[in-house]
Amino acid sequence: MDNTNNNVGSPCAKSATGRIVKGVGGLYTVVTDENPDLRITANAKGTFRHEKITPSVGDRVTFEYISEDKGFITDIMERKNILIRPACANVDCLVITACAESPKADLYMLDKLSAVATYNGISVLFVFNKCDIAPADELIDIYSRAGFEAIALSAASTHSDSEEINRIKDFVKDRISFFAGASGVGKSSLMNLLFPGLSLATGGLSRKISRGKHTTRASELYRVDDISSSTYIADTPGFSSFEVAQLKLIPKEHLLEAFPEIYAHSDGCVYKDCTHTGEGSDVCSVKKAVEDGIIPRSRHESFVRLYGEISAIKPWD
Ligand SMILES: Nc1nc2c(ncn2[C@@H]2O[C@H](COP(=O)(O)OP(=O)(O)OP(=O)(O)O)[C@@H](O)[C@H]2O)c(=O)[nH]1
Ligand SMILES: [Mg+2]
Ligand SMILES: [Zn+2]
Repeated sequence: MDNTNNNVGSPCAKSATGRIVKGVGGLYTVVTDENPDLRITANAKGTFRHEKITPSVGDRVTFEYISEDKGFITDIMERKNILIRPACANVDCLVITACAESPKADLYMLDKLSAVATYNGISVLFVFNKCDIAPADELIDIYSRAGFEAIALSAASTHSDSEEINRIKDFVKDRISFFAGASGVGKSSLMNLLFPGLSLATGGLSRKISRGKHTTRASELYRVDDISSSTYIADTPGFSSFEVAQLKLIPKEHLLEAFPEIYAHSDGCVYKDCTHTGEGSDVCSVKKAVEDGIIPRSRHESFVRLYGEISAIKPWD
């Protein structure tokens, strides 16, 4: 008989608070508030599943001790935001990592990810890695024109005190940042360069398909005292596809807000109900800005595609 949880809810069980820094197969690692060096492993209360709530890395939680280093999560505190993929909660900043080549950046994926982040009030930093293999000038041009901070470097050859690395450190300082991007782009390599104490495992690319090998298997949040005691960064497993469920986070009527540079050009259209998707440049000021080279063409293409995808989602999906 499993009697490990017998004292849950009993008056003598000690209750405490902390933050989930890792979660694998329903077992969570929680850093306690009273002692940031104390990590306990905890299961989640069964009722979360009934309520369809999944604890996530980044969550602030209340738990009860079962033993000195084991506990039971009883409550998840109100979240500032939650993303499904990568699964993370209370995110201040998403560091979207990609490469011009090996693997080649999927712009639609980058635009989807940044749209979901922007809509959820998360700051976005684009880092284009592996510039030793192929220059990222075009990517830098697109994303800085779109209004994002964008940095190009090569984790393989830059040093840990370079201007690029210091710019990333400034961006993540005092915030909770998640590194996200396709498998093999170099998220773990970059984090090792930023904070050598981390020593994260890195892997190669599968030669046959030129994709990453999914070296990082679970998201993990690290406190990096090197910058400040309130700086947290998380490594996440690279993705090779992006779940549609994520899109439900942006209602169609709010998609425009998720693309700030398109939004900025949307008030000069002739028709009030202009969707800025199929209208011509004679009546749509967004389309005009695309043709004038102000809004990057690929960004508008992603907007149109995303608008179509969101429109196709049925409310009961
Ligand atoms: N040429 C080159 N290779 C790099 C660079 N940065 C990382 N790599 C290599 O790319 C491979 C993948 O790097 P990782 O850091 O494991 O990539 P990741 O994004 O963490 O991948 P997942 O954990 O699978 O999501 C490794 O072999 C790294 O050594 C770079 O700037 N240039
Ligand atoms: Mg990794
Ligand atoms: Zn328009």
